Parts: sequence; C-alpha cells; structure tokens
Amino acid sequence: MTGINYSERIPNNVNLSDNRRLQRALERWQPAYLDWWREMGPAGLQGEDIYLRTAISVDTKGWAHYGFTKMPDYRWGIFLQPRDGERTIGFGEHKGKPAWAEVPGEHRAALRRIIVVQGDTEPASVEQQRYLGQTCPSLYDLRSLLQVNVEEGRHLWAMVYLLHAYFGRDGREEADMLLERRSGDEDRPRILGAFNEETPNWLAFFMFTYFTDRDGKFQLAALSESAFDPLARSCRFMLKEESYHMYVGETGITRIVQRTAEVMRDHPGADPRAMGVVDLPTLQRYINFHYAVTLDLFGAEISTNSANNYASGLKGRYHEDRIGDDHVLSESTYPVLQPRDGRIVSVDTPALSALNERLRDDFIEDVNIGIRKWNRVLREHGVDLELSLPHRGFNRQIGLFRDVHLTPGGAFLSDEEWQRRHHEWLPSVDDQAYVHSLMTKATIGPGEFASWIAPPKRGIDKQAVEFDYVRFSRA
Ligand code: BYC
Repeated sequence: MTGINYSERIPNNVNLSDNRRLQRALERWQPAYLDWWREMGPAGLQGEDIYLRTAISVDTKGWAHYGFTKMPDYRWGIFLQPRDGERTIGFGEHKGKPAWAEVPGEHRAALRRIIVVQGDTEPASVEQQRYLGQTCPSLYDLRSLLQVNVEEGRHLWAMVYLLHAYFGRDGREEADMLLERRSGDEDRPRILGAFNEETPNWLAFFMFTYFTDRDGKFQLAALSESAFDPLARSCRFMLKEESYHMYVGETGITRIVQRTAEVMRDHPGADPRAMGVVDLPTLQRYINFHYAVTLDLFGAEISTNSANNYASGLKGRYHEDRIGDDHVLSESTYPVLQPRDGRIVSVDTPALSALNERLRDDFIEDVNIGIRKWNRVLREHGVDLELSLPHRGFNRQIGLFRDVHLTPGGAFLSDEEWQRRHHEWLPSVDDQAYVHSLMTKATIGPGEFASWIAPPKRGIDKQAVEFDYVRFSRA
C-alpha cells in the first residue's frame, strides 16, 4: 500500500514524518498490527460505533477526546510526554548525568528485554479479554472493556515505536514477534505468567484490571524514571491511560460488592447465590487468585537483573525523586520476608538486589486501598463480613515462596494438605461454573444492568449512565 501519510494516519508527537526510514518500517508493521487486532481483538464488535476516548495529543485538551468510533478506525498513535527541560538521571551509577537520547551499546540487550517484556503484556491482555463483550453486564461496561482494549493496543504501539526507532533490525524482529506470540498458547506463549491465564468472565476482568493493571502502574512508574529518555517519556504518558484501567477494576468490584451487600441486607439468611449475585466467599477466592498471580509479576524477591537494571540507570523505583536516600543503594539494605525452616523471617538484604520486592511492597500498599473501600461498602449495608488480601507467600509460582505452601493466613501446609485444601482458597470448578452461569448473555438494553452488579454512580464524559455508549449497526 502506498501514499498513506503516517504522520497523519498515526497521530504522533515524535516528528515521524521527518524520519522516512522509521516511517516506512512502521508502515510495514501497521497492517500486521491491524490483522492481529481483527484476529485477536474484541470478537464480533469491530463494526460497531463505540463512544471512545482517543488521545489525539498529549496536552490536557487533546489526550481525552471523546466520540463514536469503530475500533479498527481508532487512531493508535505514538505519544511521548514532552521534554521537561534537560532531564538528568536520578539514580544509579550515572546519577546526575544527562538522560540518554540514544541507547548506550552496553545496555542495549537489557533495555530491549525490558521493552519487549512490557510490550508483550499489552496485546496479551487484549487476547485474554477477546470474548468478554458477548457477556457484558451493560453498555456502559462494554464501552469500558473496549476502551481498555484499544488503549492496550496503543501501549503496544508505544513499545513498538521504541523498538523500531532505537533497536534497528533486532528491534523490528522483536516487534514482529509481539504480534506472533499468543496468550495461553502452548508453543508461543506470552512472556509473563499472568498473561497466559484466562480472563473467562467479567469478575475475572474486574480483578485483572484492579490487580494486574496495577502491576502496570508500578512497572511503568519505575520505567518512567529510566535514564533512557524516550522510554521514560513513553511510560509517563502511558500512566495516564493506565489509571482509567484501574478505575474500571476498582469501581467494577465495588459495584459487585455493593449489589451483593444490598441482597444480603434485604434478604438476611438467604443464600446469595440463590439470589443471582456473587457470594462473598467466591469474591474472596477470586481476590486470592488474582493477587497472587499479580505478585508474581514483580519477579524474584532477590534479583541480580533488578540490581543491574537499577545500577545502570535502566529502571528506577516508584517515585524515585520522593525517596530521601543516596539513590545509589550500594551500602543500604532492605528487609525481605522469606520462608525458613517452617517459619517466615525478615532478612535484611542488599537493597540493590531487593528492588523487585520493594516495588511489590509499594503495590501491596496501593492494593489495600481497594480492600478497605469494599469493606466500607459491606459495613454500610450492615454486612458483618470482610474481604482481605492473602499472605504474600500464598500460591506463589515465582520467587522465594515458590516451593512452600501457605494458607491465606500464612500458615505452612504440607504438599498433601495443600492438595486437599487449596479449593477452599482458590476459585473452584464450581465457583467458575456459578460465575459463568450469571454471565451467559450480553445485557445491552438502554440503562439495563445485569443482576449481579450495581449501576455506576456516574457515566463517562458527563454522559448519563443510561447513554447508549455502544451503537449496534444491526440493531
Ligand atoms: N512470569 O530476576 P527475575 C502491564 C522471569 S504489567 C514468567 O526476578 P527480573 C499491563 C524473568 O523475566 C507490567 N517469567 O527477573 C498490565 C527472568 O527471565 P530472564 C509489565 C518471569 O528481571 C495489564 C527470570 O524469570 N511490565 O503493563 O528482576 C494489562 C528471572 O527473574 C516472571 C514489566 O514487567 C513471571 N511472573 O524481574 C496490560 C516491566 N517473573 O530475563 C499491561 C518490564 C520473572 O532471566 N519487566 N520472570 O529470561 C521487568 O522489569 C522484569 O522483566 C520483571 C522480572 C519485573 C517482569
């Protein structure tokens, strides 16, 4: 295909039209991206008009522009946060030197790896959520799902731009491979564990956007400190979009908890499942599962990769500039919880090696805010039960807790006890079947909501909750 002006076709603030080679390389990648989107993006909804927010520029006016769009026409663009004077490196061995506009040869492989891992998560999540539109609880929620999906697509563009612009031929090959791996595929899986799990229903979707998108928040925040300035500026802009994804998760779970609490208040003693809502033990098991899978995404507690990435300036800490230490960390220690002889002990560990754990701690603090909110909803409805986070060592596949079994309360279990009891704490086949039975069809009537979720407090972009956020061409 010739004649497409990608500087217009791909909205960007990176002067794409000044760099013909890069423009041509992205020109070759774009049709493959659209093929992938049609094959793996939201099923059966490509021809509908969706009330989407599109980023058409990075300033406050342009980054949240609303209108009806068919998803394949969404203007996936390349946006970097504008330069804020001359940035200097905030941590590690190069602290105080100017940030890099190009990739230093010695850090090329490590940086490419980080960008590929980040990029791989974005299409993976779209693949995981592909069929959810068919069982949406309302038009409002359907729009939220599709908004999240197109933005994950844009985040893939953000990483692909970096690969094409700064990593030459191997960057282009990696960009192609980002469209070839598939979530859950035995032969070509996505790179990180959580992105090969299924998102089979809307409860899992809200859990995913609450917990797993929040890993995105913390990883992007750490990368937005990077000495490699184009990566830092890409991630800063991505963080704006990521916050909406977490909002979808947090409010989605809040609305489910609210609906359940209303039913428990109005029908004391009745079985919530008989009343068509998600019972609290099932909600708790979903929390347990998604929390543990997401904790794994932070990597091993003690990691030389993370130490090297920090020392060389590739990946910082959450809010690096708000931390009052030397930002080099060669002398300091950080407490890391670890299992030892049937007990859990705190071990002071060289801080550089413990950076994954530190980021995980920041995440845990943030996640607790939602738990407190959901418990407040329960209390307000007079429900005398609480949701909670399981122990950080519960059901882990990565890191120091991988080889032990703990209850959500943190008690050690033998292999045999774990086999016998883990269904008490993780979604069982019966739970999945029940949740599935609630979500067998799409609820798309104007202002209609499925039985298991309360309507949101407000609509999107000052529209009413009942607004037709999705207009079906066959309606
Ligand atoms: N599954 O020393 P370690 C998002 C690998 S989410 C499978 O601990 P490191 C989003 C690891 O890759 C944010 N493998 O590693 C959310 C390493 O392999 P190599 C995504 C795992 O590097 C929702 C080996 O084990 N962004 O944006 O310290 C929707 C040794 O481990 C896992 C990033 O993650 C796992 N869970 O830490 C859409 C940022 N954990 O390299 C989007 C970029 C570890 O030896 N990534 N391994 O072959 C990183 O910074 C790091 O790669 C990690 C791992 C934090 C993931």
